[in-house]
Amino acid sequence: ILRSGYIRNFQSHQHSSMETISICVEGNIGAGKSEMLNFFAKDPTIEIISEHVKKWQNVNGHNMLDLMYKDPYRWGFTFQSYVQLTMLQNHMSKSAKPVQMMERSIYSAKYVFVENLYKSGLMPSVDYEVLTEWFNWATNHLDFHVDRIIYLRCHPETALERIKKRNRKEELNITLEYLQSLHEQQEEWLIRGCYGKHAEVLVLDAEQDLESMLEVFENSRNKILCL
Ligand code: DGT
Repeated sequence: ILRSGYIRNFQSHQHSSMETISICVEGNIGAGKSEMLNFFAKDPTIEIISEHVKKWQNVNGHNMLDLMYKDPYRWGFTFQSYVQLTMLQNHMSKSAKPVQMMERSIYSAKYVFVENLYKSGLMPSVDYEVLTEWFNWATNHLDFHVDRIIYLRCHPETALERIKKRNRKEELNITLEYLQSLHEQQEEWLIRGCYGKHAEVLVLDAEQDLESMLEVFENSRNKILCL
């Protein structure tokens, strides 16, 4: 039922896991991605993949996320190579359900975070080049596809307010400027298409409060799920 009416636009992604519709939820830090995944987690036909932050907070006892915020120049490469690995593991995981919805993707790791670290002088060019080669190789040779990207679009100011409210300890020093640069990278990627098109993008206005957002998810359910 979920697949009826679904038209695959991206014929280039001829992969063996074609049966599952793969959706990635994107947006700035604090945009509300987790809330969206929680909402769709109630649907038994959807597999949710959203444990990435927990993994980064404990790599066999090392809090990579914390190290990256404390000293991005020293730990940026280590962190991003781990992010790339965990995202690939998520993309490659096979689901028995018709829809798989995951938080972020290997694409945002590269086009938003790695590009931002490099552009802001926080990543040496040799680190950037090695990550880029890994990324290019993985996205060209590994067997995964993304059908749809949901972009939860909000102002950096809104994202900052939400980050402050949730008070995750690694994020205490996040600045508006940082969120503005990430926002700019997201716009380059998902609105202006500067990094090419990997999947159909659906933009949702994520400025609204949680209750209104839940209504948006309900009302846009078919569009979100590629029905
Ligand atoms: P939500 O539900 O929209 O509030 O999403 P968050 O903020 O729980 O999840 P996410 O993935 O936007 O961010 C989790 C933390 O990890 C946050 O401090 C930003 C950071 N982060 C996520 N991906 C990357 C990345 O590729 N590189 C860097 N440097 N940081 C990242």
